[in-house]
Amino acid sequence: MTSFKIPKTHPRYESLIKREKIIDGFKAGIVAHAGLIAHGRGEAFDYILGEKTNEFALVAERAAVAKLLLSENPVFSVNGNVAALAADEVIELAKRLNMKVEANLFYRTEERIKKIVDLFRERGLEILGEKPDARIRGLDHARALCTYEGIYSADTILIPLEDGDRTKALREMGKYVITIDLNPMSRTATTANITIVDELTRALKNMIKLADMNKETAKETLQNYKNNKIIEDALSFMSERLHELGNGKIP
Ligand code: PTJ
Repeated sequence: MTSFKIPKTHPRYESLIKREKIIDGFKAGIVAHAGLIAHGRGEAFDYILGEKTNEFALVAERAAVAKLLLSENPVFSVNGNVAALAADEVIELAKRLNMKVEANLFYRTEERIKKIVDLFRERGLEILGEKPDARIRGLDHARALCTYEGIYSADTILIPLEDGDRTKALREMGKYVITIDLNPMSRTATTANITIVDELTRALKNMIKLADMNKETAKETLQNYKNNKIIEDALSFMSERLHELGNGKIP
């Protein structure tokens, strides 16, 4: 962990700890250069969201757990930022929901894949991704590389924290995609089946608490879920919050 000491009394303690995890992950060769930028982008959106789980996020988190519980071969796709920020929460949720975990990187290097696989192995979980033997159709970059056992044959894939064209490509292959993304306007957020507009670690902790849902409740939860409404609610919340702050309601 970092040598920089953050006092627990600091008003933005949680956020600063996450920032340090990303920096440490970068120094350890797990986070890509661009991962630092991606994290800053997320922080800015989280600031607007009030750095808390809002109702629209909780509704999506419940639907996500429901779908994962009802899936045959659910897979958790992890990148460098996800590994650095929340490896323990990924492991816990994957165990609770019987998910495989696969490393899939945009800025893929074999060295970084190995470090991510090793990080999970040291914590007791074997993950996929080191030896890809399949490709996601329609993608020209390294994110296309995947394993047949994992992402390629998955029915549902949880993809936190990415923007780009993979979600669209996976949906065209008939997959159900769930994302966790602080930016409700990202390509991934707008093309996923379920969009959780929340910070990664907070979302995973909430999902772990919801994981003892039974299958009947899961079916009902999914029947009533409308993802467009969730994205609209997230955007309305953000614009109303900015409007209120602009009208002198700065706390
Ligand atoms: O490890 P690699 O090589 O696969 O690369 C990973 C990154 C994240 C660098 C790569 O996927 C990337 O460039 O992502 P983007 O396009 O910056 O998208 C990241 C999205 O995640 C943005 O919409 C951010 O707002 C959002 N985000 C950042 N941090 C968090 C987050 N969402 C939830 N929780 C976070 N902690």
